[in-house]
Amino acid sequence: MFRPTILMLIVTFAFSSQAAALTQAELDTWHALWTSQGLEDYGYQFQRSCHCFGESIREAVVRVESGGVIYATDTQTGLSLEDTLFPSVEELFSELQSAVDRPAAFLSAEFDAALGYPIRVSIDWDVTIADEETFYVTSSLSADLDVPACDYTNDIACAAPVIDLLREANGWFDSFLDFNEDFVVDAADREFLIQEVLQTNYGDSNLDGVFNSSDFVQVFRSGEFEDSLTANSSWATGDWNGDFEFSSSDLVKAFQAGAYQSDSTGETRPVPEPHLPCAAWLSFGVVLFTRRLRCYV
Ligand SMILES: [Ca+2]
Ligand SMILES: [Ca+2]
Ligand SMILES: [Ca+2]
Ligand SMILES: [Ca+2]
Repeated sequence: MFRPTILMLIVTFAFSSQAAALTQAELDTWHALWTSQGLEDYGYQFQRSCHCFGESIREAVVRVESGGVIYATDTQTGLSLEDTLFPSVEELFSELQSAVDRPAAFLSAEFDAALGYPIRVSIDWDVTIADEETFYVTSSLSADLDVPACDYTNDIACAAPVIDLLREANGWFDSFLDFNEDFVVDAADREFLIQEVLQTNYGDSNLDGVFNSSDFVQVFRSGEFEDSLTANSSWATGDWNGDFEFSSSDLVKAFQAGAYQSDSTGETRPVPEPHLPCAAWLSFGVVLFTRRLRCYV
């Protein structure tokens, strides 16, 4: 997305199949404007579109320091992306230089008028070759833009957006989200993420690695248990089975997983049998919730 407050000069070069017309002088002018900024440390938003898949087409905030990419953060999930897949601005200029030199069959480029970096690039290297076209969109470049990626090996709590995103998975393929590596993204990936990657279980809404009364306090405080609003719940507010609601079905899901631990012993607490009415599950949750609340008053 482009910031409307920035006046951008748009220079678009559309070519015949014979040659790219972006002259060396024009490219040098934009490159000189960029270089004059003296920016070695900066962040910017980047998205590639191509006939490819996986991390390379994820929208990312790319952080560059001392001229090199140090990390790329997925804007949708906050997870870390393979930084070698994402270019610095200098590398974008290098690719433009290659397109001018070759020349590419088609080259379209727009530049930020204030800073000189490429904001939209489209390259068709050879019209006789299919599916090698590339398209980049960048925005929001600034020295201060810095979005460190979620490192769930140190803090599993930052993975909550991914757990919720995977509720929507219905078989589409995205290698970035295919946690169990079976070439489809579906509910099995959500379960694999929760139990195998994050090493926790259903019910652990605060993602501290255990399912205990603290999670009940959190989810019942959300006030979403079987409320009248549609599809308004998340992992953090009690949607453990992934249907976007917090209901008795979530309590069943969590206790069937068998991971509930009592606070006093750390051992699994006896729980109602799965076939019991929903009211029994709710009562169990409310008892835990009210017991824990007494600790706060
Ligand atoms: Ca999968
Ligand atoms: Ca927990
Ligand atoms: Ca609801
Ligand atoms: Ca639910």
